Amino acid sequence: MLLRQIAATVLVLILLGLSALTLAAQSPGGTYLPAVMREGRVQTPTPQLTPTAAPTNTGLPTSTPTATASPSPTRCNTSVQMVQNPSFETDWEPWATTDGEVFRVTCSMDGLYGLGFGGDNGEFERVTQELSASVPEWAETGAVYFSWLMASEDVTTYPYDGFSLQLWGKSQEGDTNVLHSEVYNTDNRAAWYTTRLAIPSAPALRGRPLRLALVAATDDSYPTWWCIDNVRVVFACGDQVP
Ligand SMILES: [Ca+2]
Ligand SMILES: [Ca+2]
Repeated sequence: MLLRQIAATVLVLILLGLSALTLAAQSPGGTYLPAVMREGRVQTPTPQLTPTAAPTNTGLPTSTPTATASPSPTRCNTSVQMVQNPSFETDWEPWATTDGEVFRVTCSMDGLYGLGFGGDNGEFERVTQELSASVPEWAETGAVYFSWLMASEDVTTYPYDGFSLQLWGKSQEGDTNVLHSEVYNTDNRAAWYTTRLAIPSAPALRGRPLRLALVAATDDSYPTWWCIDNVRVVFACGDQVP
């Protein structure tokens, strides 16, 4: 009898366990889904994300080739000196005296000759050169040079006498002064010096013709004399900076 009761109890327990497992596998709505199908439904949203990311990559190659191609063909790296007969060694041409009397003298920074300005009281002298070529279209920087030697009987404290180099941009509306550099009786004497002046905004002068003027003026007492040589106007681009 005891064995039968034990066997019946075990049978009841097995039946109760099976019914509990069946209830646990059912969804709340009552429909039962196998584990494999549930896994399949979970995985379906992830593939939809990959196509949306792909079009953003296609835009990148179109921008990178244009950035690498543009700098190499337009590279500019040269310079030009625009003044003819800059050291006054081949007579006067194409310089011209437009005021006063200026002498080509054996006083020079380079070669044998330079131009002598002043030397007397009450003088006004001017020598000019129309530069034969216009400012090149590739000009990015520019500078003017000239060498000078000065002797003076005037004071060293006040600028009574002066020499000036002037660069003019020519146009139909009228010439405009690009720069001027002056040497007064107050500056250093009895030795050669070379002045360099950077041309402001050289690209704005592209295509324009230029005129160079060397001008000296002395007052009524204690004269000053200047020897001028090696006058240059240089334009450059790229790594070349005059
Ligand atoms: Ca010379
Ligand atoms: Ca003077």
